[in-house]
Amino acid sequence: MSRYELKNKIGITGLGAGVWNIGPGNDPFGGPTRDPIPMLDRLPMLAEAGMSYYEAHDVEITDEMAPAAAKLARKLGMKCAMYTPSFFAAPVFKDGAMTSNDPAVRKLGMENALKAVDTTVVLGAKTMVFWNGREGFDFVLAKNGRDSFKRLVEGFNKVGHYALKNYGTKVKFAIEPKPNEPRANMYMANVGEVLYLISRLDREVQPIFGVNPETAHSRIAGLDYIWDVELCLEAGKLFHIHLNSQDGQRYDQDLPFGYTEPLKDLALLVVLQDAKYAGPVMFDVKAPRVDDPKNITDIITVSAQNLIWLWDRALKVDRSKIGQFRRENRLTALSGYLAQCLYGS
Ligand code: 3MF
Ligand code: MG
Repeated sequence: MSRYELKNKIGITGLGAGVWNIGPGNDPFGGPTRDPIPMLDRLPMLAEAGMSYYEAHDVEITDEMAPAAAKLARKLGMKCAMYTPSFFAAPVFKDGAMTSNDPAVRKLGMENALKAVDTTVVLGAKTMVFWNGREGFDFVLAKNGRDSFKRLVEGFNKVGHYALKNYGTKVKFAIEPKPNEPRANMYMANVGEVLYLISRLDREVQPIFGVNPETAHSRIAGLDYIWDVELCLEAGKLFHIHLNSQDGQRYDQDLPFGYTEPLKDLALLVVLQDAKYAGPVMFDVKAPRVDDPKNITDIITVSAQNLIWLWDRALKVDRSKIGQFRRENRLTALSGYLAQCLYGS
């Protein structure tokens, strides 16, 4: 299959997805419904589904597997868009990594983070992501919040200085906020919090730290994803994007991009186009447990096709009309114009 490309986009035009997106279908209430596919076998499947990029956690593609993964990706004409340490799956990180109360766990988290920087370079990825995962609390006073914040600052400073010393500016970091799930309350819950954290890092490392906003994570918080993205753009910190969709404020669904709120997704793409966003546009979706093994990549192709359709429509949105509606204060009419761009012929 040919690869999906975003027309007239500056910088990265191909799309990508995580190897975890095509998992065995387990959820908190039931085990897998499909046999797990070996991680490296997922690369050709993503390529076949039209992806030019893959993404992975350190527990999926380990440091030992990295050279083989890099070789296979080259053969497939794929690249690694980002690599990320899993600070949430292993029992040892049950109460977080960087913000764990246990110094031995924090030390292990740091070792894993530095190792992941090296593996990011081996895989040829330019970005390492930190998802907040289990950095947070379920019970009040379980952690001292101010100490946790200090630990995050210290941890990211250490990782940043390590990367600068060993690799210059080859590796950048994107922190991915989420308000809750798996914890009741998560540190780095939203874009604003992440930007504040970055502003507290050492001056030298600040330029290599940015944000990876994810559609569903903003919507779970009841926040507007477009404004979250605009805020990152304003700060010069939109380093990466995780696209998907989310049906209201409930558990994290990782539904296909463009499914639940296509009009808002269209508007998002107008914003990205106007900002001349050059960075990666990646999916973080989850093959639902009801899908049969042979259709496991439907979640990827449906997301990609929706994105391409919406992207092409966004290119055709008449920006002067948006300006006119704003000047005339015809804001309902503006929403109607967007609907026409979406649904009209
Ligand atoms: C969870 C997520 C994560 C992160 C991933 C990489 C498992 O809601 O979005 O996916 O994206 O850890 O950053
Ligand atoms: Mg994500």
